[in-house]
Amino acid sequence: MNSKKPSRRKFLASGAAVAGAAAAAVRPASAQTAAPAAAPAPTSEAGKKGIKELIAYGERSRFVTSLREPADGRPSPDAFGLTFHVVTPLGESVGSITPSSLHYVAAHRGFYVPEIDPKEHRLMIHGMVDRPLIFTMDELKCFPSVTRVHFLECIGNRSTRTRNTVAQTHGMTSCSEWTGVLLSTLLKEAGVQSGGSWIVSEGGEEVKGASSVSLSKAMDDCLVAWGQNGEPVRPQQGFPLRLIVPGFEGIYQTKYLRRVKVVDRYYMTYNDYGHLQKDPKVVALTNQIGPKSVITFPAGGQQLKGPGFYEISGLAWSGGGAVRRVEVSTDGGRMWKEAELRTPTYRMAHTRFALPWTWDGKECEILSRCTDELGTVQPTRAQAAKYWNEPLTPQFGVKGADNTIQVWKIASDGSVHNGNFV
Ligand SMILES: Nc1nc2c(c(=O)[nH]1)N[C@H]1C(S)=C(S)[C@@H](COP(=O)(O)O)O[C@H]1N2
Ligand SMILES: [Mo]
Repeated sequence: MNSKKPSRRKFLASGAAVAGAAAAAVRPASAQTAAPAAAPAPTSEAGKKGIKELIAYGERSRFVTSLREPADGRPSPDAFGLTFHVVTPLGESVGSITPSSLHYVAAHRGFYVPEIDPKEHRLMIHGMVDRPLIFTMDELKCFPSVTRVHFLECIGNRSTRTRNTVAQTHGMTSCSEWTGVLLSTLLKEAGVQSGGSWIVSEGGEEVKGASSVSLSKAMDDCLVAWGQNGEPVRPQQGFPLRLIVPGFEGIYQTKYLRRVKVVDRYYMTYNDYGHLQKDPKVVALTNQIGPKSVITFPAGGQQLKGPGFYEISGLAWSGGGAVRRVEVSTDGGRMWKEAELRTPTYRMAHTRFALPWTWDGKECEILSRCTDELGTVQPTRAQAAKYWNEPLTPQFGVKGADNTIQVWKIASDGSVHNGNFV
């Protein structure tokens, strides 16, 4: 693990200051006439479900209401009645693991989940191998397994002028603990022949999700996963088996995985069209996600109650490895403060950061900047425009993966807005 530990003394000092600030904002208990009475436990909802059902599989409190929603960008459902992208409600997220039930969903052929009986499911490894192999789920689970925390992110995840909430600007990324067997273990079992340099992975739908990944990545850290956050991979995430290609664009991470073919060239599959654009720079950019971060509170669409103490909180991640540090600015990017990393900094995983802050009630711009273990720093929109040699207008859109810094503008009435396009 690569977490950078702030010095204990520094931490204690800032902790004490924070405790003071927070205490000032909280009404002391002695000021109340009596301790609040414990609310009577309502039984109605729970009562409707049989006790057996409630015992068998837990549900969240009926007071917790965060929900996924269709991504903005194309009508959803569209003219064919299909919903393509569904976003995670990042504005209400805590910690770094996305509940499986709130994981974003991207489906090429609409919000469609093939129903696959794991007993019938097979994974075939073939192509340029010495021993083509077909595995049942039980056979796969006989191999030594690994469990790793990794994010997924869709290439479409970006802030646009029409998007105002952090769910809409950044909700096409989620983070889970995945369990499975390393793809390298299976490829070694099959014996890759010399000349094999790419793999093509295929999913089990009518229109096969398929993606080309270089053999070096396949042999490095790719995971054939059957477990997600302590239970089988969810149907919308690819039950019973999916490929995890850590740090790469979501589209490489084939759900309903049924076939891995070792080949000697980049294949032009249904999924790969987007990677082969005229500009070679785009091709180079669109597999590994750059260092990225976003403040999830206070974020677009949220409302501050008034001047006073707040904890700025957000998520940072990078396809290049672990998050090394996150800086936060509350004055539009002039001054930066180092945020605390609040969760383990796993490689290619979401990391929660936070910074205590007292808002003076004036209009301001807050933003975060991630640096990963390679030392790569998250760019501004201005830097991205310069890179693409385009003028920085509100219309400017980053080509390929957009990992630019998100600016949230806080108005004097405490409302928070997308500050990227002003
Ligand atoms: N079989 C299959 N695999 C797929 C897809 C799909 O539609 N079918 N969508 C891809 C895309 S575009 C992304 S961004 C990720 C999304 O994974 P998720 O739906 O589990 O979030 O899966 C990828 N793998
Ligand atoms: Mo995607």
